[in-house]
Amino acid sequence: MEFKKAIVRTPGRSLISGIKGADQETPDYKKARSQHQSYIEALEKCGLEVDILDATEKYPDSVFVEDVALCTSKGAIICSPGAESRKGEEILIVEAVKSHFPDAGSIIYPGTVEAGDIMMAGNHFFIGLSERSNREGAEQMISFLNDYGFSGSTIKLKDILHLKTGLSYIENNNLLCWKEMSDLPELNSYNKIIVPENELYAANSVWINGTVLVPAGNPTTESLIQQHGYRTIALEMSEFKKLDGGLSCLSLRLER
Ligand code: CIR
Repeated sequence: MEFKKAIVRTPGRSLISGIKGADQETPDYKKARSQHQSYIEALEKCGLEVDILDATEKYPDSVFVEDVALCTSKGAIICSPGAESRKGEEILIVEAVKSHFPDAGSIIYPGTVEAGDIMMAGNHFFIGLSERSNREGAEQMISFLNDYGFSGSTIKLKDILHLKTGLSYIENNNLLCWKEMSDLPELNSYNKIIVPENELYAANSVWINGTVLVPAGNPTTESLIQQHGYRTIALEMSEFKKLDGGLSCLSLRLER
């Protein structure tokens, strides 16, 4: 597999009103812009051509483009966000996605799916059933995936925002994950790289063409990933972390 392009969206000033836990600090907009810029540069270093969409103030969480569409090698699907304040955000991504995938399908409400809940592992897609993604949405998604020749299955989640908050498939059968997710029977066949308790945020890392983007400040995880033969790039993510957003959420990665 090789990613060729990525779609990102510049954070808007309304980012500071994004969804966050009650005890989380408000992100600093200027810092978020600079961290986002470094993220774009890292994607470019991995050989991707990056399509940068304009900021939109109406949807504070719209920088997290991963949640509103799923792009596969065969086709794309526009998602249906489960979070109240994100409903409608998917409409903003349609044009960019359809320029690469003219026949992209759409998840229809009351089905909801945010693609932060979808982990691609080769030709199989795991879909987390969370507060954001429901069974109806997952079934619609699996039906699209089947049409593209892929398989899909669900994993029931609790106490976690999205599936990929606690898991990342980094290719070569390697799964980076939280300890408590490593026992899921659905994930039996993978080689687990367990992130330490004090580095849980690093479970959301992103494989791009042999390099893994890792959130800065997670040295044990970064070194475990390197020991498995990957090059790593560490990126400051403090401002997006305040909104529970990880590295994968900031881009849609395309194989065409
Ligand atoms: C939200 O709660 O929807 C945003 N503040 C964070 C979304 C993060 N996206 C992701 O994990 N895929």
